[in-house]
Amino acid sequence: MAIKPTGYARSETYKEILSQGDVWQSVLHELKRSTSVEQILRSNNRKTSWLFVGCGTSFYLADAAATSWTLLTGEPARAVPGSEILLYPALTRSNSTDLRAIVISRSGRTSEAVRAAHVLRKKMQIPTIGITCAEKSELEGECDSTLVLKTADEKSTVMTRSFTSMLISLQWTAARRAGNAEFCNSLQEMAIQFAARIGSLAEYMEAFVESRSFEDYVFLGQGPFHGIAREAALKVMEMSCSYSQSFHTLEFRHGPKAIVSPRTALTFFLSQSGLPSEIEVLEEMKELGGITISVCNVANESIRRTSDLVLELNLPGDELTHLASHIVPSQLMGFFTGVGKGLNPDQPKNLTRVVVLD
Ligand code: F1P
Repeated sequence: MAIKPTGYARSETYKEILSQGDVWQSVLHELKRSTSVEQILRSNNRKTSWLFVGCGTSFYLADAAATSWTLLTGEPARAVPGSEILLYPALTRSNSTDLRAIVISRSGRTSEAVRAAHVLRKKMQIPTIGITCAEKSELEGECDSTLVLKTADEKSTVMTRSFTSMLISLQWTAARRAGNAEFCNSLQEMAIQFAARIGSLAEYMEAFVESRSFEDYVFLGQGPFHGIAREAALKVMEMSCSYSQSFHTLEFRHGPKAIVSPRTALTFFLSQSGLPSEIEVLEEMKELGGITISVCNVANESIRRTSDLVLELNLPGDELTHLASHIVPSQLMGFFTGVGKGLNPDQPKNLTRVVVLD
């Protein structure tokens, strides 16, 4: 059943998107008391390498978490979908003396994630930690220890605050492992300030989506922002049934730019680390006639000149603390585009909240 363009405020998905700043603060409080985090932090030597595993949104979360983990701890980390552990287990092996796995699943019931945890722990003897928003889940039964974020759970089929909250939790844990208390405090401050900004972000995105329609949606990000770009593309697909893709920003020049037209919405997740190079791509796509959306922490003159919409987050701390907040504009874009098409983002087409296999 479609949502009337005026009635969306009652939507569970919409309310959960807007709840994120506040929920992040409660999650950060929960983490301080978590014994599972202490388990993750226990280490026998620094040569640990990490495997982050998930499915769907939880796989893109694994991507953003793995890059954050390496940037914060210096330890090698990579993301793998649950299905690869099951179908290509040999790809999981590494010559690290201490390989550990973190399996991510909002529901804790996704068959591929639960079976992957079983294979990692029982068949490969790899210490396996679960992170989920559901209590007493099947995943918990397959892991050495499990971090359960109850406050981040949601009614919505598509993952929004569960994605950002679990990502922030893994960043917080990585910073603790690296003894980086300043990063942990900046996450708290970021959550407080973002809670005050999310309302205006929603207004800007709603007005932008109402005033335009697109054939193609492209999301671009480098480093940890690439995982965010992948999740952004999925959010617009899930909530608005639109054609949506993601790329590393500079990779977009190597062929994909062939699709650029005035009917293409290009969202740039602009990092501080790669800004000059990323702005060159932004300028080039604007010249090709694309409609450009820039999500950044602080905008400069060239970003303003070459963007049709600038979403400036103005958050304190290091760019990595802003990572989770960068996905919210795309959650809103997916939501308002779906509502604009007469769809109901609370009941996304063809989707179930959990993929359970026989
Ligand atoms: C993973 C997931 C979601 C997707 C849909 C189906 O769930 O793929 O990402 O949006 O809801 O399930 P989970 O393993 O994180 O519960």
